[in-house]
Amino acid sequence: MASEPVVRAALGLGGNIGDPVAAMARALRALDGRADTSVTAVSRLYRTPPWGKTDQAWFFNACALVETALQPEALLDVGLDIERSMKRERIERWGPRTIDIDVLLWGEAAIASERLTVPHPRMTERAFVLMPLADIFPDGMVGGRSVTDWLAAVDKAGIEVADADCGWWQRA
Ligand code: PH2
Ligand code: MG
Ligand code: MG
Repeated sequence: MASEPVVRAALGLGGNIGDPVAAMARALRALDGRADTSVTAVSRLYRTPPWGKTDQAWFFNACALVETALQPEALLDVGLDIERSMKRERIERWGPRTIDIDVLLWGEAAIASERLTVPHPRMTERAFVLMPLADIFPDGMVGGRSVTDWLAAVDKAGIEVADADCGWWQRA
């Protein structure tokens, strides 16, 4: 780790089966417990109507900033490992899940590999990503516009703050 440069990355977390808040909190604590990654900011916790596939339960969503020595695909793999350790089952695209951890941004990198696209290709359309991200990274730039600007352009209907204390993940 010593020689790896540390990069700020943004993650999106969500879930809508079981106890998603506990799962998201555990995921953040697992990330923060790694020698190569620390969690530097966590958004408020939100309740959000399902996007894409609408006949499913509402989600909880949040975003986090991390400082990480992991390369983007390694960070993706760490997230997938955490998802698997919580027994996430991938049933259908955009369908119900216990926990989802998405790499939204990795520094200012633009990446299009087989496994990973960064910035996350749909983040600028999704209020359930932009609203929590604006809590912690309002000036973050995505495709030439700030998170605040993108947020102003999307439909925020139905989204509620479920926990306004950004320390929710240290307790849940
Ligand atoms: N995730 C999806 C699809 N739809 N809707 C909400 N509200 N929150 C999510 O996290 C979400 C979604 C696929 O990753
Ligand atoms: Mg997702
Ligand atoms: Mg995902």
